[in-house]
Amino acid sequence: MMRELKKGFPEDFLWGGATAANQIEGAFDEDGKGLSTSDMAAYKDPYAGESVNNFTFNVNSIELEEYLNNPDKYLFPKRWGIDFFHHYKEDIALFAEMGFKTFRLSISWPRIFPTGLEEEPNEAGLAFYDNVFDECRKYGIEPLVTMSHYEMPITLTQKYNGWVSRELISLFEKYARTLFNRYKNKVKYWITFNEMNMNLNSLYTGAGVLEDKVDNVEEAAYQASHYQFIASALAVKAGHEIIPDAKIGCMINRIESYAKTCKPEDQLQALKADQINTFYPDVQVRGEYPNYMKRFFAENNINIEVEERDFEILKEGTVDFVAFSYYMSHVTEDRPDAKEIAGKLDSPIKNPYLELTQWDWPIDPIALRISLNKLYDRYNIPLFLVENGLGAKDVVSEDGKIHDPYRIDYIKKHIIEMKEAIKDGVELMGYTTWGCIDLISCGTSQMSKRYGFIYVDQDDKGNGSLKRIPKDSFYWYKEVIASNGENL
Ligand code: BGP
Repeated sequence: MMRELKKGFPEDFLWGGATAANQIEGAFDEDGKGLSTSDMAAYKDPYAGESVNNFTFNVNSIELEEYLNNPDKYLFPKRWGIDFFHHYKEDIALFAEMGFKTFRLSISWPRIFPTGLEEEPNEAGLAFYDNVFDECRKYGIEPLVTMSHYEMPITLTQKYNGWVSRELISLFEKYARTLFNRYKNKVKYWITFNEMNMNLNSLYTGAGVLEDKVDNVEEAAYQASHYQFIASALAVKAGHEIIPDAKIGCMINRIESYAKTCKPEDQLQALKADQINTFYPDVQVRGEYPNYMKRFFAENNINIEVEERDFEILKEGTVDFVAFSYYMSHVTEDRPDAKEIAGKLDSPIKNPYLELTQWDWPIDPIALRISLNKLYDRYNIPLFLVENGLGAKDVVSEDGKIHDPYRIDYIKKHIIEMKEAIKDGVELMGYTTWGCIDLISCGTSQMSKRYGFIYVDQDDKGNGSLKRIPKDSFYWYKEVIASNGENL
């Protein structure tokens, strides 16, 4: 019998929105929270000039010392976020008004273990998330929790240089067990680390590693990733023991790579770029390193420290679903520094067929359908699109409203391709748009790069009333959810 064709979104599809603690919470030193790596992200406005793709979210050891010694000299927008810490009831009520079935948020590790080293967790920090989850449950919103979204206690950077140290595995496992035990009746959907593959782009952001303190940044990135793989697998094992019906996923930043031409060498390069992207879920879904990576390590003289037991742990802690963010596609080609392309995700080649966002990110909904098909064919386990959206400079019009047809257009086109992928047979659990409420941008620490359905009155310097105003897209998305993706 042929399988019945799917016509659209399944009835239990998890529509919602996504955030991260360090980009929304604020209250960076309240209720016993320790300083986090993300609290050191200073506002630099990299997009003011021409160099729009110049990510500045790295911090080196000189900057870290400067920031720690002279905090008053700099603006650190991630320390204030949008003050979700004090506005969560109002914000969750707005998500409920849109009809959210799920809300993706992350827990701030240093809110639970201020330095990461304590034996006992910080009760006030745990209680905060209890309140947040209770508030979600009140409206029937299922929390989707990322355990480490681009942050960790800064003490672990100072003491161990972050994830290049094996010590972090047991500290993370303690943190993970604490969360599972505490929230076992409130949270069913978990993600261990956010966008693990971005370690290759910014080791500080993804793994708390000061790059100037390691001899070989590329090797350090794979070492840190290895320890995170083990920590993630141990967390998956613990989660399944403590919460039998838990669903725990891995997460990558999916970038669909096109070859610049049909020249076979360009096609081969696109395959390599794709392998670097799928390397992370390959390990976390299958529980073993793929052969192409073994060759890549050998040929590029990358030697990472591993222990025999690690490989058993990887097998024992495979994930239940593959979560990913999707913002753009890239174009790649064969060139002398091809190794660089394989190891990194940057792509300087412009795709003439695509329009760009105000931050020069190519807009490519069809690549989302391609990615969904490729990932599902590769893993055959459910997928979850946990980030996607348009960063734009919204303005409040004279009528006091925010008219954002460009955002509606962007999300609509991506939903259409998701639906096509579902018809292709892809199993997609849900869709959480990035920054469902305006928040501090990860890459730029800007407030003015807005993704939300809800406008937050605050500028890049932290001035503003923090008033929340639903945008036009708010009412549109509400109708999308109410019609289960039929009325676009
Ligand atoms: C992802 C991150 C998010 C996020 C988003 C948009 O990589 O997981 O934290 O912010 O990208 O990026 P940006 O804020 O730089 O526009």
